Amino acid sequence: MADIFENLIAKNPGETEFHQAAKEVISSIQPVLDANPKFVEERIVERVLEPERLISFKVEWIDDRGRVHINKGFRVQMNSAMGPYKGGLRFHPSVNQSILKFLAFEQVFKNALTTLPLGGGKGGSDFDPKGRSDKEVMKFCQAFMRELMRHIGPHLDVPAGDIGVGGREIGYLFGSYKKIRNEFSGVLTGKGLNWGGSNMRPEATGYGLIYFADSMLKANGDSLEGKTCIISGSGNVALYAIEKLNSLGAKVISASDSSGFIVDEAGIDKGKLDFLMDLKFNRRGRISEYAEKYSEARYVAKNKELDYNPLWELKADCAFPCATQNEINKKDAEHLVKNETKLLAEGANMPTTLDGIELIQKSGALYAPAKASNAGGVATSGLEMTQNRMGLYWKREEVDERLQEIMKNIHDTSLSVAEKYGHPGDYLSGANMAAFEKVAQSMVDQGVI
Ligand code: NDP
Ligand code: 2IT
Repeated sequence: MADIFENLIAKNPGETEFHQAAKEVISSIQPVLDANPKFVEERIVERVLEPERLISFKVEWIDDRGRVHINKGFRVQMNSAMGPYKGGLRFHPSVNQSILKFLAFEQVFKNALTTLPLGGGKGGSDFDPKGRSDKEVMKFCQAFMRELMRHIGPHLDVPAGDIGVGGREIGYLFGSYKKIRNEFSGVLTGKGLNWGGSNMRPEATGYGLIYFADSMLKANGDSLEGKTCIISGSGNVALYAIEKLNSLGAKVISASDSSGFIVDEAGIDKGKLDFLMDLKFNRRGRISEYAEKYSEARYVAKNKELDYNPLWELKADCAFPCATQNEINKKDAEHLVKNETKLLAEGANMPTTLDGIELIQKSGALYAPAKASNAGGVATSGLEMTQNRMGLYWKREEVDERLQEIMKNIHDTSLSVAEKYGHPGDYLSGANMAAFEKVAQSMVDQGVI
């Protein structure tokens, strides 16, 4: 295994996020390889680390003042052993090939856990939607889709949202695809409810995360009721996670954006959450406004000099990172352990560094890896694809029921596979082994192609 990892670094120099995601999976799947010599013979690990197709393109567009802009566009089609490529699009200035490869790699295994027929991919652009008018965002989305449309399709690759891509962007991307292709099809998920979207897709990642955390606590004779929780982020995943935590009787005392975080020891109740949803989804404002409106809350601006995030120093029972990758490092993990945090469940993709995960797991706290705990979003995207193929809409309750069933299944499978291979209670190893087993067997079944 060490030689596979060394080779990966040599062949993909500087792609640190991709190396990190690969290392996490490679370090947990040895028991599956020992039990399945065919996976080694057929070099499945090496093959799964190489994207099937990596598309990189230029996006040119003109802003409201008539200036020309050039952005990078990408789609990483990582693995199609289990179904058409499926995964989100991220619009953020930090987007590069390494970040999209790590996300696409994670997506392959996450999608395998959902029990739906989905392959894995990810895409996006270094375009920054912050401060752009609706018209500028529309023009960018149209320019992006003018190229992406050549590479996607309802049976080939079905993108969705991620950071910086929500309902507004999916609408513009869909409209553009429909116009160019002259075809109304389920080529994207996260669509509006009037035009092929699924009930519950906006809520699904945040709700799914909390369903997963609830199952973990219940498996240990505990529950979310009365728990104090800290959350990072204030986007799609974070805000619906807060909504579900509130409904299960927990109290959430923090939220953040890229400028800083707010602390509200009284808890972000329904009225305050409505304010946050309007602030973030409609007005696209900054989280500092929360502390201006509610005097019991305080705002802590981001301090770039610090090598840790004071948000994770807040005392709480449960922590839910829901912003971005590597937002909990070793020092942050030390703070969580010192405060005897009982549970860390990841809403964001790869939010915890490898040494951070090690510390949390050693402390005896429950740890839910992103590819298991945030799979509710893509699972509901899979349900949206099913509804599109059937040409009908399921009721909210029906989708929610399926989502709960899927999250419970991922929880139980992660636990039972961990147990089977001698790592009881280790959700990280269990999820990685369960997912890898499925992808690897599908690749063996389909031959070397
Ligand atoms: P949104 O764009 O809706 O929200 C992202 C949030 O994270 C915002 O509050 C944003 O602050 C903050 N954020 C983004 N980048 C940084 C950064 N570099 N440092 C600090 N804060 C940052 O995205 P989502 O809620 O959809 O995504 C959040 C995470 O969840 C991502 O890791 C994504 O990959 C993952 N995820 C999303 C799914 C989905 O269905 N949407 C499904 C599964 C995982 P600001 O507004 O200031 O940028
Ligand atoms: O990381 C993720 O799982 C997502 N951004 C959702 C992908 C999807 O296809 O719904």
